[in-house]
Amino acid sequence: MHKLVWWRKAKFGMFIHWGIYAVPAGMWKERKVPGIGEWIMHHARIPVKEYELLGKQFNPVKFDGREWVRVAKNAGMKWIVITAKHHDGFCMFDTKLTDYNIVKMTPFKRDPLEDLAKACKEEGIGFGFYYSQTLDWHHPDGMGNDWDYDPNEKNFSRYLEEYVKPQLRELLTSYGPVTVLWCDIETPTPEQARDLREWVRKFQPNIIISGRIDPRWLGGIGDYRQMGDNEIPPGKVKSDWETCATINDTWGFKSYDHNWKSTGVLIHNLVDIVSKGGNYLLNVGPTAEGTIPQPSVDRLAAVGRWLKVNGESIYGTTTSLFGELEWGRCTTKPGKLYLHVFAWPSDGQVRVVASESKSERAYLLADPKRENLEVKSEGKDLLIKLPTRAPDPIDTVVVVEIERC
Ligand code: FHN
Repeated sequence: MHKLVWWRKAKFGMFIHWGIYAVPAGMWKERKVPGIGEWIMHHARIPVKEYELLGKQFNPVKFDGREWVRVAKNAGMKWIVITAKHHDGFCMFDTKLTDYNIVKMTPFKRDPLEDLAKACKEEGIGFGFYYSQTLDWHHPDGMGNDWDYDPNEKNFSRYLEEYVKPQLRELLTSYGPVTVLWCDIETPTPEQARDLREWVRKFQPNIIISGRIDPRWLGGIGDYRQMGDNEIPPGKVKSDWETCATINDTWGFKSYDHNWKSTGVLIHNLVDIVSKGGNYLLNVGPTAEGTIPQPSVDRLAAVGRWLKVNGESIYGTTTSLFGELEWGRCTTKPGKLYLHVFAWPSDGQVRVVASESKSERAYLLADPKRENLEVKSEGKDLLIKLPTRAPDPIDTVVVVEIERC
């Protein structure tokens, strides 16, 4: 079976940005540092020796891997991707390659990836990890830190061979099956990217590798294409693709970022992405205590409630012939159109171009009795008569059963 089969059906996953940047949570020396939380070391040019001390303060005593996986599952998410190592280089897993890791350096002394991998297995959720293979502001040979290290003295090939590869081996051999390796900020050359990919496949032949492993990440050797952060394309995209996105404005926790997207926006984004053939990897940024911020938990639970009723119109669907529609979006399965009505039409009906298809039956997905809605043909169009008021103010799904003429 093709390794992307489950991923193509799964549609909705959880991204987790968690690291010692959650300790300063966007503040450095009593000042707010602008930008995304996990970039604080870079934006405030914090010297390695000073930044390292955050490890001593990182004690996420409230961390509960099972609970996090439950939050994901309850939201209708099918896999998680957690930052094993972000650009600050801090390792959120037990590694022999450096003591700059959660087990050796923090009072917590435990490997949270172990708990998460176990919980994912128990709950039937895919386990994946993010690994910053290019930027590493802590390692003298990693890229990106020019405030502690002289860029001319860096040996990036040595970093790949002697640090990245052995760490990936650890990650790929210690936690059971890993569904996704999420590389970020492309590896400098296509040859290095290819070599890394072969290395990864040796340990986990079925792993899905994200497009950003490759400098040509729009058409390179990754298994799927990644849009820019928070980017949703205007129309259908031919290849397999994903949008990763934030719920507020940061990936890693920032104590004062309260710009939470509404549940409505999150559901619309999910539907929009799925209607164009993509997957949605939605981020949470847990605190230094180890909890997912409540506004994220609440919104994810609400998306999950919507999916419990309307999941049939999301999971396992494919794109329709229609792009963005005036009133919403459309997803399909063989013999069915799912009309996602975001804006309830004032004339009480939705119109779709049926071309060569005919339909005699339509109903609301949320209606347990599946009562028929009136369907009329008008030339090549189908007109479906709707109830006067939108049953779901965010997205009411109308199922239209179609037959090819
Ligand atoms: O620089 C990172 C950023 O911190 C975050 O991890 C996002 C998620 O896609 N990726 C990078 C920028 O594209």
